[in-house]
Amino acid sequence: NAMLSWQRTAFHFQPQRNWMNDPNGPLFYMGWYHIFYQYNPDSAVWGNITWGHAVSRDLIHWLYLPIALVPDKWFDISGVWSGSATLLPDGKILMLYTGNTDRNVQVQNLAYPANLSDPLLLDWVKYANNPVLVPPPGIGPKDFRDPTTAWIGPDEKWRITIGSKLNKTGLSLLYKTQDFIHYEQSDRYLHQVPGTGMWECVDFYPVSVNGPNGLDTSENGPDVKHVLKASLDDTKVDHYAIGTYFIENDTWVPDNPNEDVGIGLKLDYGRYYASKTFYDQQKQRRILWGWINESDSETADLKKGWASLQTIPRTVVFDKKTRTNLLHWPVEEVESLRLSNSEFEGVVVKPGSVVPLDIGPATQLDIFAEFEIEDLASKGIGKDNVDCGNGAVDRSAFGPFGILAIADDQLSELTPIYFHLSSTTKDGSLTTSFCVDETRSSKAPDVSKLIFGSKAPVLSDEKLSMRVLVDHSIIESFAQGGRTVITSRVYPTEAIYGAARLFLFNNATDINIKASLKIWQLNSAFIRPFPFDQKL
Ligand code: DQQ
Repeated sequence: NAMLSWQRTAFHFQPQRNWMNDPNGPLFYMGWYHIFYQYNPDSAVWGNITWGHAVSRDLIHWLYLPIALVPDKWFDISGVWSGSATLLPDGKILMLYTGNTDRNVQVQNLAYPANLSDPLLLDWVKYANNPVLVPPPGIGPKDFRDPTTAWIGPDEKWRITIGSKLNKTGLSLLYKTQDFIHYEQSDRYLHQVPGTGMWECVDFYPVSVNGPNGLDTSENGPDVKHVLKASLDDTKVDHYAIGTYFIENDTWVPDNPNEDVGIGLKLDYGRYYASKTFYDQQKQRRILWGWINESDSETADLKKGWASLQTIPRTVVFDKKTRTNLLHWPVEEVESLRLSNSEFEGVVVKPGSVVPLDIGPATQLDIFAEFEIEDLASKGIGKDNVDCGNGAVDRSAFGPFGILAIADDQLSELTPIYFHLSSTTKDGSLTTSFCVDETRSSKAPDVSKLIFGSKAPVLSDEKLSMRVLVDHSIIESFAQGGRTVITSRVYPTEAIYGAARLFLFNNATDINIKASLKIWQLNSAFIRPFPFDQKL
């Protein structure tokens, strides 16, 4: 097992052992950030689902607490599934979660802290008359799950939405309540999109179109747009769209119907699912959690004794420049892990070359890189029409170029994170793809290795830029300030510990690249059991 211990990460949240999936009920309370998560206490594969629980002062260093909710009632005996927290104006906390019942019916249950003066929220009470909601007529008993955080309307009624489907149409049911015990179903869906299948872990929240801050879930008004996110069960992808919420009839309409939920933007183009945001009232920001599953085999997970991570929490804001997408960025607290840094200014990378970056160890890094293309204007119109399809070995006029992370000296293992420009239009305007190519990331046979990516919007006055967090077996990559995000799980066998290196590469045929980088070594975070017997 020691052989596999290097795969454990140094600053990403993961349980000490066994299986984790969706983040649940994140909230900030009395000085602590709380995260709950789908957790199997008995094994490194999915099953016996409980709510694991941990707290942090800064979203980076975590202390594990005892399990918060276990399946012990008929209304959740087959699993305490995903749910969300709502902070009421009077200071109370309510948790709504899906219970899988003794008959495998998905119902919604209410739970609340036994003692609100306990900042750790250790003990949870399940409402005695659970469930508070059962599948409505016409909705399948296995298609009714993952209640959102509630928001309140001008009629003083709270609203929640719950993911579902009808045939192949993914949809979001809307309920109103005053006491969180009795609910009336809206006669409209909040939204529905044909062909997208079951919607899991729906998230619904406001973003400010002009202001810098995140918004509390009940905020609305002329300066506000609403984000609707669904995790698509059929494809295991988190999709979102930005639009307008009409509280008069509790419906939501996307700004661009061609980029509706499930057929347009993805929150993250890599390995990422079942994400959820919460409003951090301490720092007036909205923070996004997301689950990263493994890409090795179940046998490997059982052998190593654990599976899955959560991403570094990300702040979410509306992109005020493009006005068509969100920006995701690692919370600023991750910068407290920064140790020494190395800077590189204007490193020229010629077509077909690889340039080593001498930075010492390369397993725990925060990389910020900018790329300029020398003399692009004189190159005329390229003929490529590329995306990430062929990976980093591809060679065309304007790409790919970028960095090679978690690589060994011989380049026998490497994970390219790169841009690829192409001009397909008659006027020669360029489109930019941002990609991660896992195909050569590991010599291990039983690992799924994919090429991920998407178009990244680049405005005419902008340089190409990427931020990359490297943590042993996970790489989180953010292009153009967080417009396009790709999370990868990689399992190198050679490029581990001191053998891991970082390189620049340029596989374009027609352009020189000039790269400037700032690279920080990152410390490990402490993530360990809460020291109940010590003073903090
Ligand atoms: N995971 C939970 C469900 C949810 C799914 C069960 C998404 O509540 O729909 O572990 O990963």
